[in-house]
Amino acid sequence: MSAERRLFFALSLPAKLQKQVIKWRAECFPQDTGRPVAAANLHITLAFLGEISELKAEALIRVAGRIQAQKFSMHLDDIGHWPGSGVVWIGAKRAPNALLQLASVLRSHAARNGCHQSALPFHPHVSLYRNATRPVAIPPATPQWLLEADAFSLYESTYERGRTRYRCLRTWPLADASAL
Ligand code: 2AM
Repeated sequence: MSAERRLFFALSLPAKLQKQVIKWRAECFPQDTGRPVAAANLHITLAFLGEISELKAEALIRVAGRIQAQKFSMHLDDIGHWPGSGVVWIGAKRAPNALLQLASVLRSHAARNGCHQSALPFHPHVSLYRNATRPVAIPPATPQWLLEADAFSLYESTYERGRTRYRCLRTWPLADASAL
């Protein structure tokens, strides 16, 4: 039996935005807020696949390559804390339709390929801290960053020497609206 890997589809943040976010995070949150997510790991999950076989991963890579989805931009203008999961996040007050559609297509392909999908509504976000289980003073606003999404990717999550690493396995471009 081949080894299983922990995979997910996500949008990455450009390196410049990653740096801006971690600088702002350091300025706006106390040090004991939780476990900060490393700059290189900042992303928006589109569909979590869990630990899956190579066969399932290949099937999902094939369907992802056939998806025709539009480029979009979104303002990261919302901040929140989910004490249950211990996540402090930034997100969008109004998620673009193109993002919701892309996530919905990926999540339904994932479900059809046997990857359990959460029953909770999809809430696109960038996790900033984990293990934030105590009350957190949420800053009044983000700097209203604009994220321009022109591709989505498949990532593998590994845990080595006490660190979580996300390795990008494949990236697919998003199309100009006029091309669809
Ligand atoms: P999070 O950042 O919102 O916690 C890789 O582990 C990514 O997949 C993380 O970004 C995480 O989202 C998401 N993830 C992990 N476990 C998940 C689960 N059981 N259901 C949905 N998403 C999950």
